[in-house]
Amino acid sequence: MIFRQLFDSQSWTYTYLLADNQTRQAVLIDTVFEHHLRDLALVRELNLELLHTLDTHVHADHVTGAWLMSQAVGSKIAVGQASGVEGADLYLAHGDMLNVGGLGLEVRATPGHTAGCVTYVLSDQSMAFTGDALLIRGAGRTDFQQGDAAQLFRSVREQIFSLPEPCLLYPGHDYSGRTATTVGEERAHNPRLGDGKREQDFTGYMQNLGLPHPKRMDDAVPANLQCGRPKAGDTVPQAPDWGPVIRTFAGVWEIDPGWVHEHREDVLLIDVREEQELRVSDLGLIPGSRVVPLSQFRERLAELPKDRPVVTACPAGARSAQAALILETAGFDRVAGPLLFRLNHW
Ligand SMILES: N[C@@H](CCC(=O)N[C@@H](CS)C(=O)NCC(=O)O)C(=O)O
Ligand SMILES: [Fe+2]
Repeated sequence: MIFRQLFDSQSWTYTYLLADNQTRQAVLIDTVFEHHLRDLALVRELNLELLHTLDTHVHADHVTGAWLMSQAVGSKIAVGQASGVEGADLYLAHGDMLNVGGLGLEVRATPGHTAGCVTYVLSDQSMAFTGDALLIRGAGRTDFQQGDAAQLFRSVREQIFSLPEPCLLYPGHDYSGRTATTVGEERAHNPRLGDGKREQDFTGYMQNLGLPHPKRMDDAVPANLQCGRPKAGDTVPQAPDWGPVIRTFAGVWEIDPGWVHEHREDVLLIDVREEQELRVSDLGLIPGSRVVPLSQFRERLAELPKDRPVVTACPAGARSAQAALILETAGFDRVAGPLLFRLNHW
């Protein structure tokens, strides 16, 4: 199985990628709108077919990237049946099984943080994705979105703590850098919900959390009820449209060299190799390019025009990626690199 845990530092949200090694079929659990291009890059670089985005619940603190992903790769949007979400492709009921290549994910209704919360359990019960029903040594708050502490207590006890003790639990958030836990660990050490705690202990604890509402609640909840579909005027994370530019998981804008060759009159192509390297290189100069060695790049930025897209090139694509980042930081808004310099394109 392929498994990745991704993080959003604004809302402390975890996104999970799960994929079957053989078929390359995949799902993303709890994607974040602003990380759409990062998650898309990972799916593409790992050569996966994204079947579904799954949300554990209607988030109050960030907007889901489900709709953006469905537009980009045709993934189906899946949410819990009681979520109240409009426009999803699949409404999951307690006991439903999702097949992802050879992997199975069982849906368990775990209401209490919100009325529509679900937990996704891997069919061999080795891992579960609890959303905000169970957090590490904690639990999701229950003071809005039809939250109900007594119901959450029962959901966790009956649907999560009934899993085998070694089952790894992956939460929707953690606010202090912890990444995973297990059923056994939480039963032993969760101060609100662990073994020996009674329902009234838990409800008393939850009624007195005294947390301010999430900062983004007023925009996040309505957007999530529409699967994260942007409204007119929203800033949408998307690749620039001046050429076939894609964002890599490394965070670099990459462009197709063939396109650059065809459009060499319209872009400024910069060869970032050092001068002594050019003298001994058997690759020769790239026709139509301007040479600005990476070692001089920062000092010579003022020479570069901003009226055209800039594409940086070098033989291995590493230094040109750094040059592209320098340009972006300096306010050049149409930049791509690395362009792997292959003579057969010229
Ligand atoms: N300060 C955060 C609050 C986030 C928050 O309330 N998170 C919910 C999950 S959506 C929660 O249950 N938090 C539990 C806690 O903070 O203990 C924000 O403004 O976004
Ligand atoms: Fe939440």
